[in-house]
Amino acid sequence: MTLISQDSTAAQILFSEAKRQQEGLELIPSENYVSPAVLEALAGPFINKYAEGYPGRRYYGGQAYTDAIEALAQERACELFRCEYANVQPLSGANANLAAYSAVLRPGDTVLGMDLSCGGHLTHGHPVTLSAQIYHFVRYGIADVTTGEIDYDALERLAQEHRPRLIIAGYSSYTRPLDYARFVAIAQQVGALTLADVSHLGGLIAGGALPNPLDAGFALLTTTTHKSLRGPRGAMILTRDAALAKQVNKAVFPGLQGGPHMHSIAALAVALGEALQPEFSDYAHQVLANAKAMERAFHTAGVSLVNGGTDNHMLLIDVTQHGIGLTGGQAEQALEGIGLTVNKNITPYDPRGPLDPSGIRLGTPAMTTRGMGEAAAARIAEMITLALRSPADTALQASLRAEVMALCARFPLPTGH
Ligand code: DSN
Repeated sequence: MTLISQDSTAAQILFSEAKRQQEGLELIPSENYVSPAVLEALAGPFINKYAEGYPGRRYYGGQAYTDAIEALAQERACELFRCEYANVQPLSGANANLAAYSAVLRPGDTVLGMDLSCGGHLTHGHPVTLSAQIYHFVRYGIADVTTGEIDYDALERLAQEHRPRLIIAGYSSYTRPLDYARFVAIAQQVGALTLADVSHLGGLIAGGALPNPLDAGFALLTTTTHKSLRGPRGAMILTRDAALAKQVNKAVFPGLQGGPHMHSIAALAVALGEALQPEFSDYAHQVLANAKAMERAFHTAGVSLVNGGTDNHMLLIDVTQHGIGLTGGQAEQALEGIGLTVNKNITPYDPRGPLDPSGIRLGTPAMTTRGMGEAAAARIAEMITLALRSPADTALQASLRAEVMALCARFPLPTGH
């Protein structure tokens, strides 16, 4: 029985979402479109299986194929990220970070993490999180809002003052490169461990378009699997250190989670297989080229980006400025009206709150998966500028909506929905 004949109410909602995705464009930098093969694996037989434990050491029977698929995902992850140990069970990025913390920290230990408003993540020590209740987070920020540069001297001073057990590098809305070697040097001075949360950059590192923090000596790397890596929702914890790998495995299961989501791990194995192909490296480089094309188009239109530009797949715009004069929430809504999905986002040291901040955040992984190149990226930036500068011009908005729909029809989703 198909979904439509069994449950037309749910089927209609799924159909509407598929149509929304096809006829509009996801510009949220943490989103992407999976391949038909990934989708097939995700909806496959592993959805029915419990598999507490790890390959070769499970607490339930019937594991011949769960072991095989999880080992395949681990091997592929290790090959892509040039490491020896991969835990592929974290259910998502926040769980992966919490597991990594509990693997190496005791309650009350001090951690240095990046401030949320400067581009860090909630799980890097924001007071509303459970981690912030368990550990003592000290947060660093950027020194210069025009370049986005981190003040590494200040970071070093903070490290010496607070003697953290762990230093985190990584971000969810930061557009400039990180000096991974400098982080490692600072950590070594104070005897801290290093964790790179590359949730946003996983696919770009796997595709060889950005450096791998493990190569600079980072002890632990966490990444989600559904952003630039283009897999199912989930996350991984990677390391080259056998002792840390053991601690991580214990922390994920039984420390934090129960049965792994084997259907996601199966789909992850497929996605990692795709990421090992040469075309994926082309994809990763094109993601960056498209972001640069958008940056140039915005600058031409007089819209300068937060941090002065981008060196990855993300772009941040302060929409209260540049002849726009909207809040982040208003800008998000205006763009949704023409079929472009973005997210409102705080800007460094934002005077506004996170529910209606000063900025919007854009990204190129999803558009690049659809096959769009630099010309399309530049035109999208122009359309965004036009739409945001004249949100009340209904004729303009209608013509931009038609143009976005035509563009999306030329570049269908890989799953053909
Ligand atoms: N929600 C993810 C993002 O959009 O960056 C991180 O939590």
